Amino acid sequence: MKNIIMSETGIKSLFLVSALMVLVSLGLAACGGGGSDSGSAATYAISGQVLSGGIGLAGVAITPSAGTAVNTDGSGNYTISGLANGTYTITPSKTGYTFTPPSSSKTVSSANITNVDFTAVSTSSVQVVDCATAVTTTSVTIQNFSFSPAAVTISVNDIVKWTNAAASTTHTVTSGSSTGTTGTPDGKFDSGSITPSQTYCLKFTTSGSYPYFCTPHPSMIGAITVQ
Ligand SMILES: [Cu+2]
Repeated sequence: MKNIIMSETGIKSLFLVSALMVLVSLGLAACGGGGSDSGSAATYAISGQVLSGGIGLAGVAITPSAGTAVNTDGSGNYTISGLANGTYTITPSKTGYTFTPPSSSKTVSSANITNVDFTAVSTSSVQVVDCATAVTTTSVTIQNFSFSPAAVTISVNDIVKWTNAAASTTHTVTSGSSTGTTGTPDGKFDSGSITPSQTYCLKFTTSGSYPYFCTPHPSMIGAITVQ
């Protein structure tokens, strides 16, 4: 019985010694790491906004010459973070748009850089513009399940403003043809939901005929003729 107790004590002592040696080793390793508490190099951010027709443009790829590319958010804003001191060329891109300036060179010097902004211009024949600032040439009222006037003739670069004057019905301005019961979008423009008292503005930069309808009410048909 005594022998067994003795041997158990011996094993416990061995474990204790082993544990201590491990701890000492760990301590030495930590010391050997040297400078691990000096922190990583400071980094900074470049941020800005992309506007198209006065409206923030989402989904623009913003690519720095070094670092990770980001996309603009729903308001057209972007932030590229994690940049060390240095000079970076920032380039925006999105299919169907050209940008001014095409790129921007910025030097990060121990501070964030803000307001690196770009203006986007759609290369398509129809562009959404901000009704609040656009100089509107023609107005179309949406009321009683119709566009009024339904047929509009304008000049190149004119801006048409739609206003939903309905009391409670949401409508759309969707390009394409409609049989009166079925609408077929052609992808040139689509307002999405225009709620009562909301507006929608389009600039037409290429001559032609642009038929449109209301998605939930295909009996609502209109057309813009650009001369
Ligand atoms: Cu409608």
